[in-house]
This record gives sequence, structure tokens and C-alpha cells, in this order.
Amino acid sequence: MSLQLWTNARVATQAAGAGAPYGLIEDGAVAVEDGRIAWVGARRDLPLALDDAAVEHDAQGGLLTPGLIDCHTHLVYAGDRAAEFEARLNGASYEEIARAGGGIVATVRATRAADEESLFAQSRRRLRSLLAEGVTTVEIKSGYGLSQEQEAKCLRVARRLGASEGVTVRTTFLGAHALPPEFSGRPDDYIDEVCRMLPALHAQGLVDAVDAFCERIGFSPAQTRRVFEAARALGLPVKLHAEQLSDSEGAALAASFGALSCDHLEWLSEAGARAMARSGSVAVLLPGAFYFLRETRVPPIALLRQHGVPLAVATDCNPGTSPCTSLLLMLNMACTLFRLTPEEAWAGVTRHAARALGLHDRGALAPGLRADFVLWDAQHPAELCQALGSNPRRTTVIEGRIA
Ligand code: DI6
Ligand code: FE
Repeated sequence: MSLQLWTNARVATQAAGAGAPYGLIEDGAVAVEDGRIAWVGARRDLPLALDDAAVEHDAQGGLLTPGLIDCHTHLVYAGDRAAEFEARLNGASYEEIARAGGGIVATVRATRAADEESLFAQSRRRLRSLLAEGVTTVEIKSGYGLSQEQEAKCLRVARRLGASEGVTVRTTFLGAHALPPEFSGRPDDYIDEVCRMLPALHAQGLVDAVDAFCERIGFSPAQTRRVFEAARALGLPVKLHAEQLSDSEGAALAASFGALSCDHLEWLSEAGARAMARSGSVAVLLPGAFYFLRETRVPPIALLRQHGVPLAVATDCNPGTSPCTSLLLMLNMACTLFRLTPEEAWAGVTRHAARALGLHDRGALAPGLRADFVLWDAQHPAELCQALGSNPRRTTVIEGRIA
């Protein structure tokens, strides 16, 4: 592909330690070659050779940022949980519904019943909503199949979605999401099964990382550890749903396995934060689930800041606790509900989200990184954090090509 040059933009590079907040460059230019960023800086500093050789795109004064990265979703599922939403408004709690055989298991029933094409079509609708707001990389977890065959179906759908929509999809095996009914009362037997499934799914090229739901209504730390050991035996990175509804000391466990990220963290302790800092794990904040469950305990942001734990922000797109396909809304909620600064929230959907997925080739605009970026009808990144329900995306570029 020829050299492409994007000019007449305010560029928010999101590069770490860039000096200016957001790595902002006034009257910036971005040169792209072979799907990678060849050069980024102020237009006046553009090397003449680049200027001469390039095909120019005029950004007309828009804001140019890295493509957004949604690093925690469960977007492959069938059906919906509107009835459960209604039950909660009539007084039932999320945990009560889960214990009564609803919740995650209700979605497992619907997902198992759906054929692969229908599951693909239902999930594609959600993925397209994310992409419409400038997402260029998305993580998708399994966890609504809960048998080898059904988990494989969900992970295949996730892989196919990436290919069909032209975005990067990173798959995470979340076999330890809930106890399937056929294993009722035998969680340890089910964990044995999860540890058996994993090598088979990995051999089919379906697994980029491994996750578990470590919680009173999920799996114990001891059970989570067994899943992590199976992942480690295959050289797969781990991440964890940790300390969402209670402090199970999941974050420290995950950190001891060098987890890419610990996610949710409303009940994270100081010891947990310290362990995460030592292991370099990212804290993935999920304000959509906090909002939707009407939680009142905010993740300990000050503690995470104090220990220098990188903060990411994601949708948690799932039918039960965050039926949300808007990462822009999460940018806002990270600020309004969790009091992140707009600059922190932006790092959370760009470079820190990339790190939560173990991706080092994206999440900022810098030479050598993938040319995944978005042009917005906006003047400043904070505008996108402030807005509720508006979508000023003009153009998405993926690997140098206009999507
Ligand atoms: N924590 C969550 O918030 C989602 N999964 C998890 O482990 C909820 C998934 C659901 O309710 O369907
Ligand atoms: Fe989740």
C-alpha cells in the first residue's frame, strides 16, 4: 500500500509519557505505510520526503485518536434477560436470581439452543454497535456454552466475527463462568472438565487467554487456581473476574500467575492492589455492570493510583449485568461514577486496554504501531467523555485502510 498522510487534525496520540495530556498535538499529521504508523507529529515538522510521497487525507480540523479497544466483553450469547431485569425491579437481587437457576444459566440455556448461524447473527449486531463508535479491537469471552462442544461453538463465532467485520478479536476461554446444570452440586468435577476442555479448545486455535469467575456465586480461589494451572501448562495468559461482589482474594491469586488483568475489583483490598502492582496486572474497570446492578461500592481507584496499577475501562457487554454496546458511554461512566479523569478514562480504552490484552502493537499512535485510528467530529478528547449518547465518529481506519 502506498504512503498515506492524514493532516489537519488535532492528534491525541495517547502515547505514554508524551508530555502533553493525551499526547495532544495541535495541527498534527500521521503518516501510514503498510498498515503501520510511519510518522506522527506536528505538521510543520513533517519530513519533506514523506510529504512529497504521500496520498493526503484532510481531517478538516477533526480529532484523531487511536482506535478504541474494548478489552472485556461477553458479546457472544443468545437471547436476552429482560424478564430478569423486570424481576430485579420487583425486588429480587442478582445473586438470588442466580441461585434460583436464572442469571448466567438462563443465557447458557438460550446459547446452547441457538445454532451457530443464529448465534453469529445475534452477536454480530452487538459487535457492529461497538464498531460504530470507533472500536477496532475487542476481546470476547466464552462462558455461555459450558461444555466443550458449546464453548467451541461460541469461540468459533467470536473468531468468525473478527474475520467478517475486519477487526481484531481476542478470544478468552471462560469455561469457569458458572456451574452448568448437569454438574449441579459437583463444582470440582466441573472444574476437572474445564481443565480437560482447555487443551482441546486451544489445539483448535480458539483460545488467546483464560479467565474465571472467582466469586461466592462463581468458583472458589482453589478452583480458580486449578484452571490457571491448566492455562499455565499451555503457556496461555490468564485474567480474572475478581472481587466484583465480595473480596475472595482473587486478584492476589491472579497476580501470582502474572495475570494480564483483574477485572471489576469493587471489593479489592490493599493487599490485592499491591499484588497487582507487583505483577504488572491491569485493573479493568467495568462501570456498566456497577451501574446496571446499582452497586454502591466503587472500586478503590485512589488505592490503584497510589500503587501505580494501570486502569483500563471496558463495556463488560453481557445480557445480565451490563447489556451495553457503547464504549463511549463507559468513557463517560468511568468519569461520572468512578471519578476517573478524562485523561485516565482515555488511557483506559486505548493503551491500558491494549496491555490488558497483552497487545503491544496498538493502543497509541507512535511509529511502528498498527495504524488503527479514529477521526472524530470533536475538538478535544474530554468532549467524548462528557457527552451522553452522542457519537461523533467520522471515520475509522484499521491497519491503514478506511473501514
Ligand atoms: N461477571 C459479570 O458481571 C458477568 N459475568 C461475570 O462473571 C455477568 C454475566 C451474566 O450475568 O450473564
Ligand atoms: Fe465480565
